[in-house]
Amino acid sequence: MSKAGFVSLIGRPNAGKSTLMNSLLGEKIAMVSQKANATRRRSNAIVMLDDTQIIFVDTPGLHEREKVLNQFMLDEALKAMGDCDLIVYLAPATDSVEHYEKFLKLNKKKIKHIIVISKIDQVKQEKLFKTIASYNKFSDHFEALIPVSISKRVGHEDLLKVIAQNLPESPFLFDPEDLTSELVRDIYAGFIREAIFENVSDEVPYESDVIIESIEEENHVDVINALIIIEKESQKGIIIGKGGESIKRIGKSAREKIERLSTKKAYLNLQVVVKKGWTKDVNFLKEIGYDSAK
Ligand SMILES: Nc1nc2c(ncn2[C@@H]2O[C@H](COP(=O)(O)OP(=O)(O)OP(=O)(O)O)[C@@H](O)[C@H]2O)c(=O)[nH]1
Ligand SMILES: [Mg+2]
Repeated sequence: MSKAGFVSLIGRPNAGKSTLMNSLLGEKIAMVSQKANATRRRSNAIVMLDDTQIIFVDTPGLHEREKVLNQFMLDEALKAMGDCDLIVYLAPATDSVEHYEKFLKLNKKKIKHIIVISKIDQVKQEKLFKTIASYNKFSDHFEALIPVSISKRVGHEDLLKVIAQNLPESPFLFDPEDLTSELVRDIYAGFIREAIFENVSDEVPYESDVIIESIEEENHVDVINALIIIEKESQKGIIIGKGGESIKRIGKSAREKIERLSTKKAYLNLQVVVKKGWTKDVNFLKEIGYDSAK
């Protein structure tokens, strides 16, 4: 009998959830950033391990709600947490165990979970042992604790094995050949957002979003037309940069990520549009897919 199930990746912003999902899939489909609060909605990756199908669900980080957009992000994480077969809770090796205690309170349905101590390459061994020991008193709550470093590729096999052990018997839920059930346009929008996070500082990445208007597939090239939405007129100059330098860098970086995934040439047409106060505008947020009712 085969096994299959949904595994939600839960943790604070910047814990390494999206990086872990990409790394376990062996393909980059989720956006990653050094800046926190990068992921805004759930996305998934389908990983096959022998006769087990693991559907990872990446989520926005658990954080304080401020704007309407942040409320949506938190709701996304809480929904993914309540609606899965297993939770992988990511705790960076530098984090204190208090954050895990908060997670235990949020996990109202007491869905079983595995703790991943992430970014272990960032601490000395002594500190790592201390961190692991601090979780010991909660050992009745979790199924396993696995130290992982994505940059050093430590812990991947152990983690996949333990996840498979904890999934229910079930027929496969998706075609085993599929990498994800996400739409290509959503993945590409994420890559453009990632390029904005890389190239523009301060609040602009948080007050911008990307909509893919169309993807025209021609013989040797995909033509992608995308809108970058920003909150204020003054941000237009920042996104575009002197003589268009900044938007050129954003476009080049995003195009390279797109081409790596599609293995085809891409032509990216970026347009910048001001939509005042969009991060607080419930109706507009719904229009572009941030709909808590979904
Ligand atoms: N040194 C090191 N850095 C890592 C590791 N895993 C992730 N990172 C870095 O941590 C940063 C945050 O990674 P993300 O995957 O975007 O984190 P996230 O949990 O998805 O963050 P949000 O989407 O904001 O909630 C990025 O700069 C990653 O490159 C790791 O194992 N070691
Ligand atoms: Mg993320």
